[in-house]
Amino acid sequence: MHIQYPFKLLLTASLTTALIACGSAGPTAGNPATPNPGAAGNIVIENADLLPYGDRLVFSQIGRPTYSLNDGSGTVLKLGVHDRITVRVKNSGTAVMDITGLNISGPWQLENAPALPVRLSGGESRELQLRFTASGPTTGANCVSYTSKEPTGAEASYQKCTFSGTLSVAAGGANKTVQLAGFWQPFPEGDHEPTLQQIVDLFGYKTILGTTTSRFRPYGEGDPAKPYGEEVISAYWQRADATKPVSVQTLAMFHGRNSNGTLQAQKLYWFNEGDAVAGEQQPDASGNPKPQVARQIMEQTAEGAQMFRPRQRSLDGKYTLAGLADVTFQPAGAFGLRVQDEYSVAALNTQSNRPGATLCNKFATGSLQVRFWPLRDRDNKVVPDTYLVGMDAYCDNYDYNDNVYLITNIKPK
Ligand SMILES: [Ca+2]
Ligand SMILES: [Ca+2]
Repeated sequence: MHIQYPFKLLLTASLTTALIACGSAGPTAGNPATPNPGAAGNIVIENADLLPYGDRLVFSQIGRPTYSLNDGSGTVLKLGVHDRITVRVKNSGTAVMDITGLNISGPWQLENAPALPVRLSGGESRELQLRFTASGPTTGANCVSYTSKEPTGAEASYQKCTFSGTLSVAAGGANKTVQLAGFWQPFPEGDHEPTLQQIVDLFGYKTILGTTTSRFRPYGEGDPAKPYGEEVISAYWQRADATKPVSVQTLAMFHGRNSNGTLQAQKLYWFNEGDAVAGEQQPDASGNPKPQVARQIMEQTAEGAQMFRPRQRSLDGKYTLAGLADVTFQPAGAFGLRVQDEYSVAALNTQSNRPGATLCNKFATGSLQVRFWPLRDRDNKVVPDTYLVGMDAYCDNYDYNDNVYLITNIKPK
């Protein structure tokens, strides 16, 4: 089966779903009774999540997602989960095609499942919503055991689990299989989160991270010059194709709360190489950030602090929901990234530059808190100019899953 990457399509601002051509399955002998004037192979599956593939969906669920959380102004925010994803089954042909089967394996179910058959005329489509129903270490789960002091304060044993399954769509005399992957954690944050390796595995990628543990290095220990696995260490990056923008898509966020217990929105900035100066994060004399230095291009929702494919809010001061936390930008030359309070430039990740990062003062040369690995797709092929980027906040636990992005059209400076 040929799978086309959605990246080029993602650059179309109006696109809400990536068209993923699932290739031609060819005619089959199945469903001879189906009134199937549409040629086999006319099924196209679109994934509203865009990533990782048109025919692979990645869900996440938390056993007890709610803490007593607010946004600092008294508004209670409920921690979100990513347990629902919409797919669109499209008849890409011109003749009528019937959807005759929608079969699921694994802990998923269709919401408001349609009565079959569903008849689609040429070009018509039907949206289906899948819900991840895993509720713990149940049959079919692939679980790991660990101990944590959260949330009770006393060390206890827990399990976190990954699940896999399929949605099989029979239509037009052919079958298309959609891969389903899900992560279930009992509580938010800490060791309950998926490791970066688990995130990569769930998305189906083959990138070699260099460690499968939840911690990339011991607590409070810095080694900013050491690459992990296939990591490419570069403080600054540039566009690989200067005629196209840089594309950022948020794969996952698994970060904690503010010290006062409030959920924390995550902000993404870029800055020109020449503008990177220590102390840049400090506000100007009026208390405002310095937008002329670091350009904020995205604010990922606070509610998405522990999920795959979080949403973003608008940057117009109204903070309305603005879809997937994906964005593009067009730097003229070499640029660095700032993810919330961490820079791609290790030397800027110092305590003096970030008063809250008490551990960062241990490292005279700063700490590498934003890491880049080249993307290997599920066929183990390196995707050109495309990187998985993991960020760890505050030189703390080095899990690099606090914000995870897929960034395309970049190369190291
Ligand atoms: Ca972290
Ligand atoms: Ca984390």
